[in-house]
Amino acid sequence: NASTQLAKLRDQFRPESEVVSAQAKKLTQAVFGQHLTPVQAVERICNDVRSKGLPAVFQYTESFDKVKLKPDAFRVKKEEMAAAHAAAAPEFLEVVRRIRYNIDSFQHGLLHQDAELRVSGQHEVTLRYRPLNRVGVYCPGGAAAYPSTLLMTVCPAKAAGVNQIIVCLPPKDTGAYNKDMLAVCYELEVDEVYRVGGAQAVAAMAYGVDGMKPVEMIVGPGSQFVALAKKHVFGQVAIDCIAGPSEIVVAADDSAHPHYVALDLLAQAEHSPGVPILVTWYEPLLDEVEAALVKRMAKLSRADLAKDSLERYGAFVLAPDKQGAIDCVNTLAPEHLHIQTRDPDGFAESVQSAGAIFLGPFTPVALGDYAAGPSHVLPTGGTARFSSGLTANDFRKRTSILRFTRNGLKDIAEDVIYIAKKEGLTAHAASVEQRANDNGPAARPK
Ligand code: HSO
Ligand code: ZN
Repeated sequence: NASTQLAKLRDQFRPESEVVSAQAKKLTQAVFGQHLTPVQAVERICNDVRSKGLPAVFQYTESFDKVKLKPDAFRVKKEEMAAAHAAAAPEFLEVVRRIRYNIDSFQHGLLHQDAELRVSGQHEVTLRYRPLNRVGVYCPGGAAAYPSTLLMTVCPAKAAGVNQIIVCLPPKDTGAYNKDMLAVCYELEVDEVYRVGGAQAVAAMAYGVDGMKPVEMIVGPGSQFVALAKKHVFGQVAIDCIAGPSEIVVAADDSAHPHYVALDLLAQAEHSPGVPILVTWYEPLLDEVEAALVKRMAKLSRADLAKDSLERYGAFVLAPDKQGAIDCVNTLAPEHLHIQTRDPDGFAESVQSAGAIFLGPFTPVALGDYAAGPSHVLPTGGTARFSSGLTANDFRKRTSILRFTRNGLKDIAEDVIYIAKKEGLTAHAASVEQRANDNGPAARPK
């Protein structure tokens, strides 16, 4: 049936799935000389980095990235970043600044404020938020080396007030040797940049190695190895999410422009890979969009990647009616949902799960990918059912601060003593009882 089929489609993009594992298998065979599942390979890498430190990082950098790093090239020098920044096209830096302004406004606006809650006259609870001290950002360096990902991760962390932000970029000309990436790191005042990628980068940030102190949280997208490594070190550090391929579901009716729809599908399909899905209850749209896809694809610089995504992971879903389309969207729980119908607000109202929702014909997902404000680090693979996109709040932790007056303690004492005794925890009970029975000064007896 349709809903099980859709759930299957959704789940194949989790990092543990067979679909994602195909290339990883070849790679692990080459590096380890034996068959290891991606999960086993990542465990081995993380454990090696933890026990052997920097030499293990260099060893895996050599086998995976084919780069023999000299120890003094591990951390990118400040002068190199400054030079990249000085050499960057001024209009590039201006675009970065304008985008940053939008991201910052959004992120500052959503920050949780400290709150004082008076539960009763005698008992207060304060919620206090403090930023993490040190955060690590991973940015991939292959076909997905994007300055926008630096913006969408570093800016929310800055808005939260994180003290130190470090960035790992693979040692490639798309990564830590890429002048644009270094220029953006400098512009955003990233504290430290390292030439390291893959699972070894995640492990190094989590456990720390010679020359790199450990972080408290790791964010940013990456390959299957990166995703699994983040899962592996979770608990040692916090993570944002386990990122899979970019997804778009376009929900459209007879009012949608077939070329708009096709271009929105292609935009996420040109990620390698992307998952482009069209859901409609207006049957003629399927052929119209199909024709538009063929026409528009021919002119794209990454036509081959887009075609591959469409063929392997794309889907056209014909729903019986609008409600059927809504059900389908809720099952998929897509990263991006673009609603191109007559009443996008009404449709959106019924959607329970989506990382980000784009309303109407003039709100293509690409605006969110680059400049609207919310981070483009969003839940994929159906995880929007239980999680949300990255925000500045994720880089903060909350402490509750409590205070009772003597009378407040007396008011609540009986209940606490009762339940503590029920649990057999008589010291808990006594710590309350003693105070409840004291009427003299609370200070130390003379
Ligand atoms: N759509 C991607 C983000 C991105 N798009 C970066 C362009 N550059 C994942 O949400
Ligand atoms: Zn995108």
